[in-house]
Amino acid sequence: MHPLMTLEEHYQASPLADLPHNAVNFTSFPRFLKDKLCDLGPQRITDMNAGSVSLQVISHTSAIGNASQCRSANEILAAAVKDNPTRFAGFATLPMGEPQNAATELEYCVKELGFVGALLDNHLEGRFYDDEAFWPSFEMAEKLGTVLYIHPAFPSDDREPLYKGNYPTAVEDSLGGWGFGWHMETGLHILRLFAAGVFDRFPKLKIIIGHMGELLPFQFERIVYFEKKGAFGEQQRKWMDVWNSNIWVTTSGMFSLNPLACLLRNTKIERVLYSVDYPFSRNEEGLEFVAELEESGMVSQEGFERICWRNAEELLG
Ligand code: GRE
Ligand code: ZN
Repeated sequence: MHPLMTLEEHYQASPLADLPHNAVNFTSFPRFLKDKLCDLGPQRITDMNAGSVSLQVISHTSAIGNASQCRSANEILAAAVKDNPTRFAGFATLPMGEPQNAATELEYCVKELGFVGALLDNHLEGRFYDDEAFWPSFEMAEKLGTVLYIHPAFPSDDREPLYKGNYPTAVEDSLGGWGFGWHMETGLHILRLFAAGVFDRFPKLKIIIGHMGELLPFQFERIVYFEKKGAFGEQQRKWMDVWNSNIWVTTSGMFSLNPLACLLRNTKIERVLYSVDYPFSRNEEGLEFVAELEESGMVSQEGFERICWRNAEELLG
């Protein structure tokens, strides 16, 4: 079977599982999910083998909090990577509420722990990272040549009304979460970074987003049309230039050819990377999708290999 590399694969640092500000309410997860999240050993590797995943880049399931808590989580992950260096790699979690410490933690994790980048929650209590206060991490990532993966997060308190309506609370949760809001807000975030000139200031910044591009590829027609009319302010670099040189996209949590077709019609294949979103999605489901992709003839054999692992290897070294 083909070797696969995956980049949006999560763990939970067990000693930190009960922190109140652990943004995802971990305690509400079903037992099997908690067990899989906390496992950084045999169970994870068994599940990887079942989905032909040779290497997982592992990240904390959600932002944690202050610098010392992030450091503990990063050390726990680093120990697991050290135990299984051929199967695991690490993305750091950063204390984004302490912007200078976040940059320092990124540097520490890349230089001392051998991590291949960091994964950030989509916002910090409703603040997106177009706010210049957060830019030290962008500056550091660019300096190190490493990647930042921006991952969806549940809406902040002030945005909850957007998802409340004439339906049960559970529907509000999913509308704001995996049912739509997560993806909408992450796509919005990338456009906000663009409009704020982040990619003019940090022209070599490397950002990864998941879920086949967080709705953006479907909207390029309008984005480019209205960009010409000044919709995003005065940027030196154009949107499609930024998309083609600063952004990489994973297939995380989406296992169908239709969104991939839209993505590939708008995006160079060198920028598209397979991922699962373990343990929230199953590696076996991913493997079925990979087989369907190969069967479909939608991409060349070289393109197929690029999506499966080669692009990840090139991007993350
Ligand atoms: C995910 O990454 O897909 C995810 C989380 C937290 C809760 C649910 C979920 O990170 O699907
Ligand atoms: Zn995820």
